[in-house]
Amino acid sequence: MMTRFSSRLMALTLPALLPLAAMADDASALRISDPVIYATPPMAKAAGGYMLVENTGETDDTLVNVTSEDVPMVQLHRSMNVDGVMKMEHQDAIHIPAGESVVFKRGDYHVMFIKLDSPMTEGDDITVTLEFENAGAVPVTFTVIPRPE
Ligand SMILES: [Cu+2]
Repeated sequence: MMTRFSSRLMALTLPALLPLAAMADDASALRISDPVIYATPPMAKAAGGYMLVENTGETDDTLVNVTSEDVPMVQLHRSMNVDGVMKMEHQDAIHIPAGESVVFKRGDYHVMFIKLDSPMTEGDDITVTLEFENAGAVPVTFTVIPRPE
């Protein structure tokens, strides 16, 4: 896994680290709470990640990308009800207004982990990098918890 993705990851990660260092104040304005993934059945190929993203600063920000060293593919999604059918839509950007928070939860915004090599097992930690337009790269560790009934 490391060798397969490391060169692409480096290319994505290194430029993102520079603005983070230069804008430490902005980065600290973003608070991520309760990042969790629900455990999946053995053959599952996808899982949803949920969290609360709070912008405590005075500048609007936008979540523009998500990556993980632990999962082959990660995307930003939103579930929505289209004529009575639940559908998921890929999101290029999720706006986080100053002084507000956005909830990632079932049936709404979520982080989608795709092409899983192995199931999400209770107790696993999945390392994720959220990339914000202003704050830069914000590392988050998602914990796998039992699937609610
Ligand atoms: Cu999804």
